[in-house]
Amino acid sequence: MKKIFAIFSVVVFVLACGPKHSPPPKKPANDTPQHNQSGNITTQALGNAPYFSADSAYAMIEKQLSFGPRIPNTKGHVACGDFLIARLKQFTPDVIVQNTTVTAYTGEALRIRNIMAQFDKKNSHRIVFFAHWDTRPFADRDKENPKQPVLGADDGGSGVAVLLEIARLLHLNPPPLGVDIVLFDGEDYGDAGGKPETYCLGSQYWSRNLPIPGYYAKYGILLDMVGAANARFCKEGWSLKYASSVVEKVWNMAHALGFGNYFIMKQIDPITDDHYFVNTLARIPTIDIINFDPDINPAGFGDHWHTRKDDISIIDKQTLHAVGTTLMNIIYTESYNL
Ligand code: AHN
Ligand code: ZN
Repeated sequence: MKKIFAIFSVVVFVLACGPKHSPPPKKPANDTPQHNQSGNITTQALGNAPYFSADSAYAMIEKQLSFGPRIPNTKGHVACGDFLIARLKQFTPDVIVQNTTVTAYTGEALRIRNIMAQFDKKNSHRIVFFAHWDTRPFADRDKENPKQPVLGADDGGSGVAVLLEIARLLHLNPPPLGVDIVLFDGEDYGDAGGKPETYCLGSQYWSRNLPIPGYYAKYGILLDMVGAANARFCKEGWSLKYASSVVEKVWNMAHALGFGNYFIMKQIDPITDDHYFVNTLARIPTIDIINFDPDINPAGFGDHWHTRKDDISIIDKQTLHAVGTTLMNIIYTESYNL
């Protein structure tokens, strides 16, 4: 009996203490093979990237739409800006708001805010992501309601939403390089028949007045209209002129992950978007991921572009997934290469 009790005690002791001394080995994050859209196995040696939630990004588009159109000098615009600042502050203490007034081509004075969130701000090895958070004041490509505002689920909302989801993931799983997220204001108040510089007023101001003296990043990536079903991202002219190696890196990454149906291996003419001013004024090599394919749609952009159709119904989580997953793998392979 004594013997049995002794054995029993030892077993209890071992069971009680064992796990504390020898915890089960933790599985490395890249241990599980991942299946991509084409069914190929990709190991996370590709990037070790935390999982991008398209559901979370989608919810962030819905949240932006809940403020109504985000047109400078309106209540909805101010409320959405306040929300974006508060949301980014959940993930980093280093949020810089650049407040200014710019003059639109209409002569109106627009009160705008560029919002910049820094992750690991002391790190000298950095990359930066951009999107615009304002929406166009008129749906001038809409045949029925050209004077009504654009709702901007895709045009504005989608890029911001992808970056807010990336911000959440950077907070949960800090990479060993610095990342900045800049949300430009005043992008879409431009003159459709006029000069391209009438657009991108926030990015022009930011690029001429960097909120951090001497700010530099190795490269930048702009997201513009990255949420529509069957989006097609081609290699855009200014991106190739100023940052061709970044274009190749991103498109190759997308293909390796099985997103070749979105990232098309085709060159298109330059589009003067926020990245043009970041390249030429701030001199940060920056590409544009923008839904534009002249061979599919003569206008280039999707049918919903600058119409009342740019609402939540044109958003597809698969597109958000493709863009978000590609960018997460860019960030975390960049880390891997340090
Ligand atoms: C021009 O139409 C000159 N540039 C496209 C910029 C833009 C508007 N991106 C979204 N909306
Ligand atoms: Zn637009």
